[in-house]
Amino acid sequence: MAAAAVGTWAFSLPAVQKLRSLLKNGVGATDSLQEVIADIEDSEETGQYIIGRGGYPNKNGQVQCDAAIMEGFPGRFGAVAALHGIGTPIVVARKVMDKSIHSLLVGEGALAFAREEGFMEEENECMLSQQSAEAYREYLGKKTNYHGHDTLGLIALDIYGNITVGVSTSGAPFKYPGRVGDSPLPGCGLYADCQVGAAAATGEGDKIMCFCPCFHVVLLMKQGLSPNDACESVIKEIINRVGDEDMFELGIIAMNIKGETGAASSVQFTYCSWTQEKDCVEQLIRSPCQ
Ligand code: SD4
Repeated sequence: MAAAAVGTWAFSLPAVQKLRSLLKNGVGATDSLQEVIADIEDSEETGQYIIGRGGYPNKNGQVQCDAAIMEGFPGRFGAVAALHGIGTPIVVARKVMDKSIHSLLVGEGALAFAREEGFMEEENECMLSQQSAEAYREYLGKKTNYHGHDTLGLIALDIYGNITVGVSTSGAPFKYPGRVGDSPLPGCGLYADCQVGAAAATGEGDKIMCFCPCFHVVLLMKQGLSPNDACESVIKEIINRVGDEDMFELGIIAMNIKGETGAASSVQFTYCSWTQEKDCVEQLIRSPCQ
């Protein structure tokens, strides 16, 4: 089988490049995704990545992250939300999928589970980067809302035909403590079906979660739509329902089980894609759907 990978935003380029080499070397979709996302979450590099360690804090200054992973096989899902003190939330989400009888753990419960699994809780200072600490100081000074993008959503198809989707985010910058976005919610921030394909979303999670867009995209791909057409159709339907004026930021990436990738968005959206057939990692731009 030909492998493939796709990721949200221009900043997913190095992640998709790394997925390319892992998948080509026969590493499974889930292990590849976990490795790539965890590397980025844990990186101390300031700048483009604001997931995991270095994420934007909530309004009290604490970094709280959401992360999830879903395999195409029914019931293979694990997620954590509003998790603090752990630099690699995606690895805890994977443990929830593999080791817990539950699917989604939040806040203190997620942290207790992580500790039981051998993770070391870190001080909040270790979770902030220079950049996120600076952004928080600015927020405290002005109390303005920050707009920006941080969610890394990735879909990987391995050479054995397994598809997995993973997402990691620090959510809405300076959010209310305990706020959970779309990212760790199945059907909303991500969805996968081994017979059809997978999708991941990014944007305003408080609105996105009301529309289950990722489940909808996979359903449309099941009915025969291409990944591009399925994403476009879902965005257009939401625009029709809420109206142009009230439309919010929503970008969706998708991949079908043949390894074809696509995306659509309500705003200008860059995503990164690699297919083994073409073997070139591309940055592609989608104009806003109307
Ligand atoms: C959230 N959907 O928590 C995420 C934020 C996001 O790029 O996608 N940012 O609402």
